[in-house]
Amino acid sequence: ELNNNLTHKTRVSYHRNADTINYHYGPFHPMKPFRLRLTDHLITGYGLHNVMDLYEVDLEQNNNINLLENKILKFHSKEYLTFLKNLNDNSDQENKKYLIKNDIDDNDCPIFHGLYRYCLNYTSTTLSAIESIKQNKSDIAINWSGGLHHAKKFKPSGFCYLNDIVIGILDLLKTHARILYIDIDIHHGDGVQEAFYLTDRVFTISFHKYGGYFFPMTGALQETGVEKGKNYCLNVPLMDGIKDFEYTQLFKSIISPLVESYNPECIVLQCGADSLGYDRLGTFNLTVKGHGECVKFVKSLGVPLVLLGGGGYTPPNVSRAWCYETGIANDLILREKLPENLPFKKYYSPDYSLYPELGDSILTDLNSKTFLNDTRIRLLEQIRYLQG
Ligand code: ZLM
Ligand code: CA
Ligand code: ZN
Repeated sequence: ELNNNLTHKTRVSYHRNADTINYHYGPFHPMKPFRLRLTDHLITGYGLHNVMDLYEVDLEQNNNINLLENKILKFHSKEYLTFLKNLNDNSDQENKKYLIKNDIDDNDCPIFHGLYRYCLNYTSTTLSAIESIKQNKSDIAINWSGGLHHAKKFKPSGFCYLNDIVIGILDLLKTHARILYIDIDIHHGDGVQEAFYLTDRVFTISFHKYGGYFFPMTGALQETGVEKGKNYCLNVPLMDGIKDFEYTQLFKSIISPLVESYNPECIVLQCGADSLGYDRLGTFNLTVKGHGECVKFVKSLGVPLVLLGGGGYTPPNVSRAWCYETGIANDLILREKLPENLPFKKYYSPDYSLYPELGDSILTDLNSKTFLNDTRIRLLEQIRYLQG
């Protein structure tokens, strides 16, 4: 078999929606769609838009909202979708009733102006990326506005309203027999895990902080799937302060035998950037290079790949990571010095570097060598069950 990397350029498609970046969760809310604007400026500043296939997703132009809603309804309930859709017409009273009845935290998941359109935007952009993989038009398809892994069938959770990942994977299952989902957001990918907990056709693995009431408080090592899905789910619980070397070493030593055994036809990688050092909500110490090394490693496996965003609450760092990873997808190493006429350049002070060093004010690494070793040994044991 020919080696893709050496014989021809990796076919990368970049899926974006110009409207998504304009939405606001509220003045002090940590989730800022503005980070997508920074990301897009960096990517175009480095000229990456010239080497990828660009897909501008536009709800109006597609005029396929019915088709889109049908795909959403393969996961979410009709009642919940109707609630989201009618938010603008319904009275505040009725909305409050639904929120209370379904135990929804409206601080984490506020109802903001244009919420339904925002949800359709990021979901249709993920479906656009999935479609180019289904049609074998790309080797790697990217949607940085997607990756909202907490949303549940009946309700929003943790800043996520529609689960674009689950909706996308359900669509991909029409053409692909086995899909591997990898999640490097600092939070547990609970919504995706739960959706595919009973099936062997989607393997889910999440790396995350676990313990001390950290949201969403699931993702223990012991959660490994049930019924047909038994052993087709892995969790890698970690503690504060993990650094590049330890994280990437653990990542590679698990993903490598997992891909060997499961032999996925496609990989969906959620690249949540809240696992970077200095994140407003996160407590890990990954650098842009360490985070990107996970993407580089997954790319090197030569399996069709979908790259999605996710968390990330220090916007200039989020954009650095996702721009760097867009470069990796295209086999390009980007120069450290940021582009000259970059909009919002002051956000990147004082270093103006794509790869800033972590300073001294980082959290101590609480993951001891023995803890990480024990975790790895247990995970490798789980993977051995796959060979039957
Ligand atoms: N309170 N404002 C990650 C999702 C993490 C649940 C504790 C809400 C916040 C957080 C919201 C402005 C992904 C929890 C938090 C306050 C109950 C979480 C609004 C600050 C603010 O200042 C804030 C008024 C808000 C929310 C902090 N919420 C920090 N952590 C988590 C959800 C999503 O990255 O994985 C994927 C996109 N929620 O810890 C509480 C238990 C609600
Ligand atoms: Ca995760
Ligand atoms: Zn997160």
